[in-house]
Amino acid sequence: MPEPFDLRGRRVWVAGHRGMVGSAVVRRLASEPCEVLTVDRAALDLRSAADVLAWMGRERPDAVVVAAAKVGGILANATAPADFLHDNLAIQDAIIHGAFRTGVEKLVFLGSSCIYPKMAPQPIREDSLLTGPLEPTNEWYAIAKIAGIKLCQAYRRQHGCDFVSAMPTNLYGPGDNFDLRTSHVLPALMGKIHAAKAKSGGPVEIWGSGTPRREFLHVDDLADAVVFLLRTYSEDEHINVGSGEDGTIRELADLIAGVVGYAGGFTFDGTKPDGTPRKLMDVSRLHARGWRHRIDLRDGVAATYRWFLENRAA
Ligand code: GFB
Repeated sequence: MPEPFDLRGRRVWVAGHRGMVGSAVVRRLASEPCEVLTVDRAALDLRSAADVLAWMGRERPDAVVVAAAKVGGILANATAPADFLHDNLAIQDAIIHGAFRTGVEKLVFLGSSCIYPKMAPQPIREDSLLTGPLEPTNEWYAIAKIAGIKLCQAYRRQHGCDFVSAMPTNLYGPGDNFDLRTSHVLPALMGKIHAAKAKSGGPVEIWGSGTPRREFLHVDDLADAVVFLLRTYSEDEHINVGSGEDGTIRELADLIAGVVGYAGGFTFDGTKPDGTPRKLMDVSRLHARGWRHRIDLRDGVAATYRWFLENRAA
């Protein structure tokens, strides 16, 4: 298959390079023969369409990875709906429209597995999009991400832009958010289990029932998939990116406890939401194109715990 997009000598803007995903994409692009562009939040507010257009007009990226987004765990999503809807719509609209106006040749927009209906058949295929009601805790974020997919499709159809969308499953890894109020489950449990072990305490509280099933992908695998798609994917339909394997939140807690060396047990807080009961991606389209994840969950959690100990642990 010929490579539709050659990275040699190209200027690739990674929007959101300070985040967990963007920083992983920057690390991954370091081994490619391209030039990586980044801009700090203080220098450019990505929600400002005029400022983004002016910056892109000056810097002239050939390709863009849209890794900039307001993200958070189940509680942050449920309690700040305006931020999750407005900020994400504004950021992606500014960047995608700016890419069209400045003649960007290739753009990869990153969404999330929460775009799919709450009760989508599992594993979730790409064509489940817009076939049923969303999970209420994150519908604001999901609506923004669905609009991002549609914006890429609209520019492709109306103007022939090579803009594609990738939907990663739940991600984790170095640079994750360990703030318990806003984090996702994996860093939250890692932080709580670490703190309990350090105090020889416990039990650790797990939100909800522990029975929801989630799929996790290490962010370095996601970054590798993004570069793969940047080079080779050029379709109207978005594509799922995941490991194709899931487990319960309780199983995740046990795995993290094993990595941390914690034996103090768990309790379950039924006042906190479970969210969607299961969110396993069907990754057969990505596999058929020749990409598979490499980092096993246990190895990825162990590596992330080492990163946490070196960078975040109190
Ligand atoms: O990772 P998480 O916050 O997001 O929660 P979602 C996953 C599951 O873990 C839920 C449970 O059932 C939580 O109730 N959980 C247990 C915990 N203990 C904890 C804890 O201490 N902290 C957190 N955060 N969860 C998000 C969406 O959904 O997934 C976003 O809200 C985004 O929009 C993201 O799509 C990938 O998987 O439920």
